Amino acid sequence: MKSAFITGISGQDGAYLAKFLLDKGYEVHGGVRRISQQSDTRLRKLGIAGDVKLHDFDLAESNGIARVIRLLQVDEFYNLAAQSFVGSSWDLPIYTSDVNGLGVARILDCLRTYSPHTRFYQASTSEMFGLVQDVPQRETTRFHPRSPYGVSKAFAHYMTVNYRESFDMHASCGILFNHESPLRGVEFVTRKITTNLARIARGGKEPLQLGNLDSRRDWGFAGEYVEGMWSMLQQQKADDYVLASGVTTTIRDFVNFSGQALDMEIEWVGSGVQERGLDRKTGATIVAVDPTYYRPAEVGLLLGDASKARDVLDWTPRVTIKDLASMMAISDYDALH
Ligand code: NAP
Ligand code: F7E
Repeated sequence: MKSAFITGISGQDGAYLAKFLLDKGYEVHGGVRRISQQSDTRLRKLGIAGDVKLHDFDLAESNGIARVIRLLQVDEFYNLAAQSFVGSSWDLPIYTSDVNGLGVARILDCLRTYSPHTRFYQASTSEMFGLVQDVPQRETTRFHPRSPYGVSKAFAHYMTVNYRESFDMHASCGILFNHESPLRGVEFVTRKITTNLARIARGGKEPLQLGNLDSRRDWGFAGEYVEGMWSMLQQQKADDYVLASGVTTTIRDFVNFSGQALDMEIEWVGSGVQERGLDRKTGATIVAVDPTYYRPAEVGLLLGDASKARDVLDWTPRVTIKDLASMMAISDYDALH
């Protein structure tokens, strides 16, 4: 039986990856930090809370990292933990750098010292491309991060590449474009849209307030992206791979697709901060713009080229953007009955 350790197992990707590995027969361990609420909500939603072994873990604490690495000697270590919300990273730049950046240096050095046979996965991100230098973005595209989050992840990415090159470690980075699901945190724009449209479809009157409606993201389904993570660690040679859908969509269109799944037709009027989305049937305002959600520096366009993952890992996403919006909107609508 193979064993794996997942940091961030309480998060969206951690829960899907844990389920995927359990289904493959792995012994699954996960790191959770001590917080005031239960950490296993998503694991319970997937019906696997009793099947994983949880350990106290924080990316800021070197001793705890060393302890689990020395003790468990797992075959595969997936680092999915992070301060993952870009919007908060301008308010928490030092913390974000410590956890997302130095946290990875802490793990890599403990693996090198105490468990060099362990294969390592780092959750890199399309946010490293930021002000994009190529369209579409691929593994060779130059990074130009636009937030403390993107900068911290670029540090972690290069640190992983450096440990691979310096110590011959099996360490790979997945440069993942946005991936979403019904388990996505409600602060991220897709889930914010689907929870609020579901509330309005159930009779709620308060409009959904959004920031930049024109920014474009390459969105896929998280359940498929964790398969790519696993596949990277099964390769003989460690390497870095983009995982993306190859389709880019505006925030406005994600609202349209989610609305359609809930039988809402949205008509857009006005522009800039005056833009509004109206319910075509009633004329009521469903969506309004609130500039407090604008970011100090925006990533306006992301579009990934995952052909290396397709050719080497045989990884191709199947869930379309419309399927994804519909899956999330209906899940949120059903949760309100
Ligand atoms: P998520 O749902 O926000 O989960 C983040 C996880 O990290 C949670 O389990 C959280 O624990 C944990 N965490 C936060 N700070 C920590 C700390 N100091 N020590 C230990 N654990 C900590 O994020 P996700 O969407 O699953 O993303 C997984 C990883 O992929 C992240 O590294 C993210 O940056 C990266 N990524 C995500 C995307 C995407 O579109 N989803 C794309 C590219 C890369 P709590 O439950 O206690 O908060
Ligand atoms: O924003 C715009 C916002 O917060 C997407 C993380 O998983 O993916 C995620 O980062 C876009 C941005 O995700 C609102 O300005 C408009 O252009 O859903 P988001 P993100 O910043 O792309 C990457 C790949 C990661 O690695 C991250 O961990 O939507 N937007 N109005 C809004 N965004 C939010 N959150 N809220 C709004 O009201």
